[in-house]
Amino acid sequence: MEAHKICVLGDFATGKTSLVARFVHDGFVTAYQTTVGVKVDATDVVLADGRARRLAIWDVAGTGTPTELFLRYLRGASGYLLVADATRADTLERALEIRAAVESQLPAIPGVHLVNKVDLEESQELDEVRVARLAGAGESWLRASARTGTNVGTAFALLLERMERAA
Ligand code: G3D
Ligand code: MG
Repeated sequence: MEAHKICVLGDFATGKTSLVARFVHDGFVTAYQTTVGVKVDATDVVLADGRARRLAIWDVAGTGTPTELFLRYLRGASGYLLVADATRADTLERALEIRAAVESQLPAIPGVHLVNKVDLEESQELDEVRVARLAGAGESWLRASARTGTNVGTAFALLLERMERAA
């Protein structure tokens, strides 16, 4: 089976590990260890046309600062998810820095952008207007929640579709 590496990137505590858990196990664990180093989950998926793919999902721990070590994790990746936290606007700025670093390193790989934790309605700092102001109009950021599962499958499906198109 064809295998692909996906990296999940974003600032500390934006919900990267939770999003992977939701996608791979369809669960939400309430007591996480902070990810140390890198955690790799493998999962098999079937594409819309019936072909199977094995995914190695790299959940990269980080402060959000794209260090040299961090960039080394990207090697061999076919795509990435970039995660911001809807309750902390600064995580979007951090995500944009990370994306700039990724693009300078691996200009051709597709990515999908997520604003996670949209379930925390009372503490939103990143509505669509704010996202457009910070990231630029016309940018697409999916609004997601690892807690409720909103748009998590959609995000991975969109990424896979873009990866297949780029391959
Ligand atoms: P990280 O892997 O990006 O560092 P985690 O982030 O997945 O460890 O999540 C950080 C914290 O945010 C965790 O809470 C987790 O439960 C919470 N979280 C992640 N995604 C969501 C979401 O979509 N909605 C809500 N409400 N919370 C979320 P703790 O309390 O363990 O720090
Ligand atoms: Mg983590």
